[in-house]
Amino acid sequence: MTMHGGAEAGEEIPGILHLDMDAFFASIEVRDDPGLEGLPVVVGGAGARGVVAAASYPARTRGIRSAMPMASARRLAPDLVIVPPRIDHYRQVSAQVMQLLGDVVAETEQISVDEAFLDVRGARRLFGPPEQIAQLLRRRIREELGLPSSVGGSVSRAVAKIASAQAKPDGMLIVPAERTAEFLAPLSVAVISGVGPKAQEALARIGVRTIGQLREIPRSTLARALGPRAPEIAALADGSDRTGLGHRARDRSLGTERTWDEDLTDPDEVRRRITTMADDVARQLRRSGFVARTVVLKLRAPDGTTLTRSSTMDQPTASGERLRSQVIPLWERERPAMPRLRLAGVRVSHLEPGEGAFMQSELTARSAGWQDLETAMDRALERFGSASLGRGSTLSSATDQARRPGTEPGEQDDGPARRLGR
Ligand code: TTP
Ligand code: MG
Ligand code: MG
Repeated sequence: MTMHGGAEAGEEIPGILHLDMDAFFASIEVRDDPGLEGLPVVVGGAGARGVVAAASYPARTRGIRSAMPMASARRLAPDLVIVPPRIDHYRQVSAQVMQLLGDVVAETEQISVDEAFLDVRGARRLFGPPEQIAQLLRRRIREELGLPSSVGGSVSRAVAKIASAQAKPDGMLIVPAERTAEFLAPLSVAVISGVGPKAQEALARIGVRTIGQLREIPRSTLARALGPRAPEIAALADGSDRTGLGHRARDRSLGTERTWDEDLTDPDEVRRRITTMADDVARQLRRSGFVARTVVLKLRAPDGTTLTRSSTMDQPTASGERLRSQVIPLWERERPAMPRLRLAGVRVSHLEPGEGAFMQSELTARSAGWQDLETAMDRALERFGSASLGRGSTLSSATDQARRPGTEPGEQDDGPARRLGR
């Protein structure tokens, strides 16, 4: 159905869009070498320890996913085409995509190398309803950059991101406000960003596998299973979340802390552990695509005395090195007063959307030789392994519904578009 011409007065516009490029690195390689069209193409390290960074959709129908060891990918597709990464090239194309989005929509928030949130509620007059803006963006990216992308739309950024994943590949899915809970109900809780393997396990133990089931759980039970993020996730599940652009980052902090069975007194040991925690927090930041301005150190003595000290930097960062250089002096200062420790923690706050997700910081920041790239991808595998796999399988089942037969790349066609009907 078309919404062109205007919504009813007071109708909530699902104007938070999430645009994500399809099989980004792999699609760029296929565009640049049309002979690869339709083949199982992956970008990644071909060596013994190589990992798949990106897999074309033909590769995905063979079960190949991002972060999978290249050896496994080869087993799944003996005719696999492995293209070595050209990170600088991908970064340039990423900048072109972001520029195009910014040309059309004033309110954009890039969250990784190939995706951004857009708030198009104000662009209605100029460009029409969200569906139309989404199709315009997808068409322009296709025509001007030769690449496929997908868009999800909702009243909430979290739901928009889930919808774009459901729309893939080369599709669009806009979820009207009043259909949100119904759209989410059959989906696995794994599609919620922030519900990782551990949370999934905790939910499975109380019999919750789908978002619909999650909705039925009393809040107190949910709080026990999910901890402090329970209210946020409950709001998402019942369709009442209205988080838009930017909000998330500002409210957020992340960190890690550890309690030891025995008091820690050796300064070298403490320094080593705080360093590890700082690196850990930096990795979490890069993974979620944020940079932080403030770093907080927490210390607890055996008698329970707890103190926190913080330091705010001029420039926000996602570098372990920089967090360390802030947090170690904080500890050195408190050391005389607190020579024995029971607990230490490192936390960052005042988060801002970063230049991109881990991709940019871990793969592209260095003028990557092969070795570096593979090491970085191995680390990506450690961190992203099961989550990427789970998400990937959701995508391939959406493929059949979303693909419209006979649409060739480059055809003047907006591609499949779905709007949940009323
Ligand atoms: P994604 O958007 O997660 O994946 P994608 O664009 O390849 O596929 P989809 O259609 O599902 O969106 O990541 C964007 C790019 O980031 C991807 O093309 C390659 C890179 N990347 C890695 O290098 N390692 C990883 O583990 C992941 C997930 C992505
Ligand atoms: Mg993508
Ligand atoms: Mg992405």
